[in-house]
Amino acid sequence: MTFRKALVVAAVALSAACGPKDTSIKIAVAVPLTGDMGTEGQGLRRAVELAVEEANASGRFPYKLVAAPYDDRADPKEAVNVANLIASDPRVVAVVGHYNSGCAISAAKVYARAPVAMVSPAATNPEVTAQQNSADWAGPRMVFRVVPTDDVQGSYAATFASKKLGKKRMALLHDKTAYGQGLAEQFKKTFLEQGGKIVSEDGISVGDKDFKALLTKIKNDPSKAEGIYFGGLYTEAGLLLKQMRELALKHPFAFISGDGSMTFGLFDVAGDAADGAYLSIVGVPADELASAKKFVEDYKARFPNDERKPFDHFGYEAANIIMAAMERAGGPDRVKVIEELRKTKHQGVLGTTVFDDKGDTTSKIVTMTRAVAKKRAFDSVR
Ligand code: ABU
Repeated sequence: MTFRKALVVAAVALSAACGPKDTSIKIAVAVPLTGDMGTEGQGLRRAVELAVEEANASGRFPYKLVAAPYDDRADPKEAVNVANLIASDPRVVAVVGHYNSGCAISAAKVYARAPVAMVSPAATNPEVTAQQNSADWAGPRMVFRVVPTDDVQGSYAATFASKKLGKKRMALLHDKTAYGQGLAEQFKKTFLEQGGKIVSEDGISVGDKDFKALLTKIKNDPSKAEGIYFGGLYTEAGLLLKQMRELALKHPFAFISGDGSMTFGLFDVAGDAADGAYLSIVGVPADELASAKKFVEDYKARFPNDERKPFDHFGYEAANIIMAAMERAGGPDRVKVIEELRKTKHQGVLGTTVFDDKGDTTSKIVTMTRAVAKKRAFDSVR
């Protein structure tokens, strides 16, 4: 390298190091970006990116916004690490997250101390917001979510099993997580209230692969379960379905699960064995919402090679609700944004979103779907 060239290289390096300070404002996207649940988190990251890009292009804000992704790996302990990183970065104005209820419950305590608002697009366990009523809650109420909770979802599924499918005896399974166990318990509560019987209850662990012994026990039990309700996520749901079919546990024997199982990864794990499974989803699928038509088209145009995931429209809405609060707050002030979020009356892809005193959406809609393997789709059940 000539002396002159070396001088140029040094000057460029120096200007990069001392260059203009990055003054962009961040909306954190705290979700699983790797591991099995990474598929869902990556979808949410894309949805928030889309919302932020649209806001930047509109010129609504006198500063640049960025969607800043953080990987909680669907692990509540890692979610606390991520929350500490986010809370200590003054450029983060609010958080879209977390996907998993266990992560959201743990991380929210960190955000409360900052305080920084968390708007969950997917975590459905009631405790995510209810914990703000506990005596030891250290901070203001700053948790919000745009999805209905599992007390609604579990009850809906139990009523569906009882009234629509006419089931009287169900076996209960869950993955022992805050989400899976909570959802299964709510199913049980309503199913019993409606005169049904829970003939067995078992816990599995996230990551388990072989359910043959458990399924054989359910199949041979003299109390004759007419189906399984599973509270858990799509990987275990897919393996359960595959092994159920191998043991000839098929229609009219029902498999019912919730929104943690209702995603396209179910087809990757279970293949044709997913066919006929009933999966509930909180809210309404984006494809069926007239108010989400533009979002669906814009997402496809922006990410033509990526499959849109079932919670992506909730992620997009959470980001837009945060940005609307920033606008009303007159700037990216964390505390003022929390105050404005409480006053939300947002007209967007989900229709009108209003938060109750706990920070939960007042919408209580749940949709039941049925998996159709050859279409890789979930058809809504009317
Ligand atoms: N509600 C679907 C995501 C799983 C969870 O809430 O933990």
